[in-house]
Amino acid sequence: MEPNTVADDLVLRRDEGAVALLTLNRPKALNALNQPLLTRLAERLREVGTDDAIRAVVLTGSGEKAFVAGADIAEMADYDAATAQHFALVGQSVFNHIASLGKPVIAAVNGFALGGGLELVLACDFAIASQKAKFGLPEVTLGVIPGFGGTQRLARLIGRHNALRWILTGDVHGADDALRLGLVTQLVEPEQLQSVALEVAQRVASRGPVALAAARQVVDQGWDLPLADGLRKEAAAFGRLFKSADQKEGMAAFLQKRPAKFLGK
Ligand code: DAK
Repeated sequence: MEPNTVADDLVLRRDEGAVALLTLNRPKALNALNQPLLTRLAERLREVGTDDAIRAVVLTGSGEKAFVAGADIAEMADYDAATAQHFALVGQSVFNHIASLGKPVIAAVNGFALGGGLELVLACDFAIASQKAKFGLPEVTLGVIPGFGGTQRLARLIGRHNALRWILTGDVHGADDALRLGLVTQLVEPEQLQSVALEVAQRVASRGPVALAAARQVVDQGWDLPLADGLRKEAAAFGRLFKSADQKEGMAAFLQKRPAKFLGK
């Protein structure tokens, strides 16, 4: 697939080897999520999801200021109940798509990740952030609550009290707080963010694709389950991997002291 450099494309795609870099591209509105942007993101996710050459995805925002400053407030302001519900369904399907993509999605948080932007980070596998990134769920300042999973995923990730403090105050937090609470796994200098995220993604992309898909699926499935049930899912997935060519190749390569050449099968 040719790299997309069309400036007015709402989600740019650039491939670097087996990694697709998707850039949300509405910088004048701080990459706020409106319906066209969400629809384009869904298309891009479908594209990279079905492209066998792509084994990992990095998601970032255009411009220096924002990853995503939330759902588009101007678009939402006059919604009636039916339109709001439709918007929620479009948004939820995008977020679910990330979970079911079968390929790791890493957020490279380059600036504000507020509201729906933070929820997008929560939907990714993990996040690397610029030291200048800012995080928060300011929905209550607008008279609403997080609607793309924030009330559920943030509490599971950083704990009930931390999540409620964030949600009930609507405060904006610095990158250090996000790192301390485990919302992001690494902070880097702003100008190094993209290269570090791509480098980590390349490393992920070099691993067995069937195993990557299984690992993220089992982690997600187990999140809500009693440990014993989660462990059963892990054992079942572990067993299934022994039917894959990737398992044969990975172990043969180790024993033959050579790098593995995974086929994703
Ligand atoms: N929506 C629309 N436009 C936005 C925006 C947003 N969320 N955030 C920023 N912009 C626009 C600004 O209006 C401004 O546009 P112009 O005036 O230049 O035309 C431009 O981006 C630059 O922003 P500022 O001039 O405000 O820049 P500052 O540096 O002064 O401030 C800021 C940056 C990020 C602190 C500020 O822009 C800000 O507070 N933005 C709003 C942040 C926010 O409240 N985000 C949460 C949105 S609520 C749902 C599912 C999900 C959701 C809701 C419902 N359902 C299930 C139905 C999610 C809700 C949210 O995300």
